Amino acid sequence: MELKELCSTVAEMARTLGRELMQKRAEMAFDVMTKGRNDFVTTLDKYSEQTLVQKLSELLPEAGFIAEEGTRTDRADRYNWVVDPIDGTTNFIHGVPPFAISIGLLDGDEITLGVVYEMSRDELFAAYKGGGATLNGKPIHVSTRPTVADALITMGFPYANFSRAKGLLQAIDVLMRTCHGLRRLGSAATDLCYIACGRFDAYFEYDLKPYDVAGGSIILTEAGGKVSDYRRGKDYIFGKEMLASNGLIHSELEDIIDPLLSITNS
Ligand code: 2AM
Ligand code: CA
Repeated sequence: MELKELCSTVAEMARTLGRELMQKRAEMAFDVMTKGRNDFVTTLDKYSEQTLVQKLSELLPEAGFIAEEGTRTDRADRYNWVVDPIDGTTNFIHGVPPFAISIGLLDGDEITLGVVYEMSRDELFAAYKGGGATLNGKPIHVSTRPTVADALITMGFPYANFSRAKGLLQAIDVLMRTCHGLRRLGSAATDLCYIACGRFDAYFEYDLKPYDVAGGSIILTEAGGKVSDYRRGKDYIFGKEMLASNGLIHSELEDIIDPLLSITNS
């Protein structure tokens, strides 16, 4: 199957499943379990992942999986689906938007396709390598805001690993005095898509998992944005930290984040 066709098939799959999850949420048809410190999972995360794993393996039988709830853990040599069945589970539980289904396809070590369906606003973001990025079928592009002073920046607070919290608080101190504003949405996949369509201008967070960022990262780069780790490198899928932007403010933000986020708590 062509990448373009695969992308639209996966996108429709995510939209159908997401609408079903919204219906079940409205009926409060789910239970909540605790995975770790401030780390929750619901029966609908598991249902969503099982549905996705089944349908995605029918689409591409040779592919392996990296999936948050561990429905399948086998890795293949070439293709691997990277699946977050609900990104923003804490929001989902509390009924606060946003929360999204996030799917990426790794070809070797490169993401070639991404789909993020943000359920609470019925927004479907999709991209494949070389094909541009879309929101509900229409092409999207990053903002042209040129400096950190013009930027609305989204970020993540740590919820379990506080090893770099001190440096992060210093970065917040600098940024809240310089930029248009700071936001914390609680869904990394949505953060990346909101930069892709020009709502936000940048995002940074540490202690991320591959499934938080795989789908959104190609949506952002195909929309003209830039992603890196904090140290100007490319290890943003497995490297547990990400700096993402419209491209124009990337190095200005790197200069602020890099020295402060390398500080660990004593
Ligand atoms: P998740 O809902 O799939 O676990 C970045 O904030 C990421 O951290 C989110 O995309 C979210 O993905 C994850 N996360 C896990 N627990 C969290 C919590 N208690 N608060 C915020 N984010 C959390
Ligand atoms: Ca999740």
